[in-house]
Amino acid sequence: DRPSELLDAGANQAINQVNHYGSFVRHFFSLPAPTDVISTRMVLTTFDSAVYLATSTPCGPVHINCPFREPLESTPKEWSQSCLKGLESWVSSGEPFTNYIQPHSSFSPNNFQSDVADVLGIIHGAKRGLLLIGAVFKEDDIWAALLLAKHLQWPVVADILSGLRLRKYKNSISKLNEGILFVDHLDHSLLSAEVKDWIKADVIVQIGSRITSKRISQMLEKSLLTEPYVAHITSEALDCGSTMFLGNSMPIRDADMYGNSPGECTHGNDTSLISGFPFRWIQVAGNRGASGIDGLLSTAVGFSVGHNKRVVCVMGDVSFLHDTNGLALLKQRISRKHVTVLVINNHGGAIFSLLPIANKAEDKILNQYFYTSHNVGIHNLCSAHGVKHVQVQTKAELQNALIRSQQDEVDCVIEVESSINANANFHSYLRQFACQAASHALSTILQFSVLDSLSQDSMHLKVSKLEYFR
Ligand SMILES: Cc1ncc(C[n+]2csc(CCOP(=O)(O)OP(=O)(O)O)c2C)c(N)n1
Repeated sequence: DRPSELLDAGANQAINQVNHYGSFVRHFFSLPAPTDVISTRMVLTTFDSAVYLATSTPCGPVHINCPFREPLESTPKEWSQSCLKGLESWVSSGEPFTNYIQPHSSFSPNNFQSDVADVLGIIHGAKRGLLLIGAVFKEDDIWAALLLAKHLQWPVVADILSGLRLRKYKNSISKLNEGILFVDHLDHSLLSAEVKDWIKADVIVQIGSRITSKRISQMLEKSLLTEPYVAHITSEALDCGSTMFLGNSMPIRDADMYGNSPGECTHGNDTSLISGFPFRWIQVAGNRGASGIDGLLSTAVGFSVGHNKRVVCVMGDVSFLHDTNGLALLKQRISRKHVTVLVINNHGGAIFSLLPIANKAEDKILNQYFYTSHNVGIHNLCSAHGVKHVQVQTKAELQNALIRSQQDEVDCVIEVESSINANANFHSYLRQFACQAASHALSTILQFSVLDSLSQDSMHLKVSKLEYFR
């Protein structure tokens, strides 16, 4: 490139190359034109960071723009040696000048093994598994995917870019004996509402990159609506004019573990902001007492009257069924703001699936005496009381329902479809991953001695984000 003073000035070979590749590159940096005024260390660090960004996840091309005052000029010039200061130890080290810590490279083999063990645990626990094979380009990877498919004996959905959709058989008998159940046209089968309802995989393993079919991707999205996600998204969706009421059993625990509240307070009349704190809090209530699951809906309605704020209430299906009279209270709309009731319907008391008893008792005993599994139509109860009911199965549907319930200003029950087994598996997976991530984050931070410096009160640093890719 040419330096900026030569751009738009009719100079030869001068075009605007700044951000030439836009968002297609992982990183862009425009160096200054060569000069001995700038330290060589800056140039080395620029290259080291570009290499780091190009090779860490997600890896890809980077663009370093190098403008020259005189292109292809090689006349020797006098240079001040001062720009080379501080390079002595680097020249002999054979190492990059600036090193970046790759979080993944420091995962020990033990952690790797426990990762694999987690995945195996989930696969073994699957009752209705599904194997999706996305774009796979290396022959070895295709072989590995096929061996896994044969071993698992799960239905296999092969994307057109997987190399396995277009299969040529030796003869018609070999097709019968392939030992793998390929489901080749799932995309169009998902047009049928019955098929969509029927395909309820509890574990989906995806190999390779993104699936071409939008309908299959939506099906994946749907299976990703987990109870921890509900806690996360519901707390995020609360605005400053709302309060929250949390039911006992899993809703209050999930909100405590996965509740999240980024974003800005857009609601008017911010008394707490005026009082000098840079944030505004959101009142959250629960009936902790003896952790009863009774009377929760009625309490939430009372809470909304007392607060005169919109209440978002989250409870399990058994709790909801325990207090159907609360629907009658909801219907008598005395002077109060509207209430949004999220019922997590996993068709029973999911909390018991997280207790040791779940690994000991037979399914029949668990369902009957612990989970008290049921198939009561929550929509029928709502319609009997004339209360608006919305059922959601995907993340997008949940987000839309939360936005609508806020805008419409009417009482509404949002029923979130879930399942006890999928919830237990996901919780166990999250726990193990959180444990690893926390230990790893601490060891990464300790490498910088941030905590030591903080305790000595000599330095104030804040680590704003550590990201983990899985
Ligand atoms: C009045 C009352 N009866 C029984 C219990 C015991 N109990 C604790 S949690 C629970 C199941 C709750 O199920 P649900 O509301 O669907 O929530 P989930 O466990 O699925 O999160 C039961 C029956 C209780 N806490 N209170």
